[in-house]
Amino acid sequence: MNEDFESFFAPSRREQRRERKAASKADRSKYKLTNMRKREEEPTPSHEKFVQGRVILIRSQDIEVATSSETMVCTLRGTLKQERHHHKNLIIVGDLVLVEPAFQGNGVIHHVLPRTSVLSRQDHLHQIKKQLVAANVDQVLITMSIGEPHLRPSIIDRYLVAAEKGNLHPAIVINKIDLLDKYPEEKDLLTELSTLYSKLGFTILCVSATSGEGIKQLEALLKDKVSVFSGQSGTGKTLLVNLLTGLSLQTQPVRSGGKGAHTTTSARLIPLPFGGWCIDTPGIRSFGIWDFQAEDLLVAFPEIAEAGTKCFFKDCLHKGESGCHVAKALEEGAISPLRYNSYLSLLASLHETKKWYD
Ligand SMILES: Nc1nc2c(ncn2[C@@H]2O[C@H](COP(=O)(O)OP(=O)(O)OP(=O)(O)O)[C@@H](O)[C@H]2O)c(=O)[nH]1
Ligand SMILES: [Mg+2]
Ligand SMILES: [Zn+2]
Repeated sequence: MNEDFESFFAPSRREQRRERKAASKADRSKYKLTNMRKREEEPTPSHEKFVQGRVILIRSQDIEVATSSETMVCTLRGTLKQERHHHKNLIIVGDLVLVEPAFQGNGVIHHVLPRTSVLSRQDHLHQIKKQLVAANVDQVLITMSIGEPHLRPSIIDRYLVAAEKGNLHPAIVINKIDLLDKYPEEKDLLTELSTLYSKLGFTILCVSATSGEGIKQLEALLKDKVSVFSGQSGTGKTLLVNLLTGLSLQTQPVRSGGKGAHTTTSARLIPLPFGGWCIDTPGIRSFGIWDFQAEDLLVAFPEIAEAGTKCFFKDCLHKGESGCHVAKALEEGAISPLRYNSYLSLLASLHETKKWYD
């Protein structure tokens, strides 16, 4: 285990003290609700017993946690499990946790420490549940591909909103550019997207995991950061992770029709040999945005926000109101129809979500 890896998993003592204090506070407040007798029967485990670690893999039966000295196989403490109620998943890869060690590298997770960032989306099956993707990461690599599956620009904008909400930096990675000759119809779209997003100040990289094109730039983007690869199934997230880390995680050809095979089934945090960490995640079927407001949209659409400052109505939503400057900018070609349509679709899903709660 190299020094960087250890420093990542073992934060400063001061920080550990602060986190332990916060954890013990949370524990005390919990005991206020229970009676004193119960408290005597079940004393709070002393925090000296805990070690801090980071969740690196979640399987259906257990959770792998890396501490500064080992990888432990853990289970969740019973009371933690009961908190699953509103979230589909309570604990996610990247979480910092306090573990009570048991025998032979096993342990029990007692606390999940506060997260600095979290990528979440709306569960496609249970629309009122929030699905957490990864925690405590610096950036999300919105991974798309050429041809197999096809480029789907509207997904990018959904991720931009989710990144803003979750306090992470977004970067767009377009993989499989070696397939551009096979799918010439996607060339113009790719050029349009590259120009559009770079002009708006977002990072967009074109790479190929098979030819190696753009991989040096990708390494530079990932160096010394914690990054999560997320996107549709089959876009090549795992092949990119293998190329960057030297691992041989399972990949699978996309099915006819360009749909991915949903090969990766759990998120996994992996150290990068050149510094930093990356998380491979299962391909998404849809990316719904969780709990957002119209204002949240505007950070992902800076060009619409800027044109919107000149609208006649202060609360203009730019969907056909009179005196809308966004409509004018769209007509003049200053705003891309791709982006405008994606804005409208997000705005519509915002109202759908609202309706769901009313
Ligand atoms: N031509 C080409 N094929 C690629 C490239 N990257 C990945 N592939 C292939 O695309 C298929 C899917 O790759 P995976 O890495 O399994 O995709 P994934 O995004 O991890 O998919 P899930 O785990 O299902 O989410 C595999 O057959 C890869 O070999 C690339 O840059 N060019
Ligand atoms: Mg995969
Ligand atoms: Zn307007």
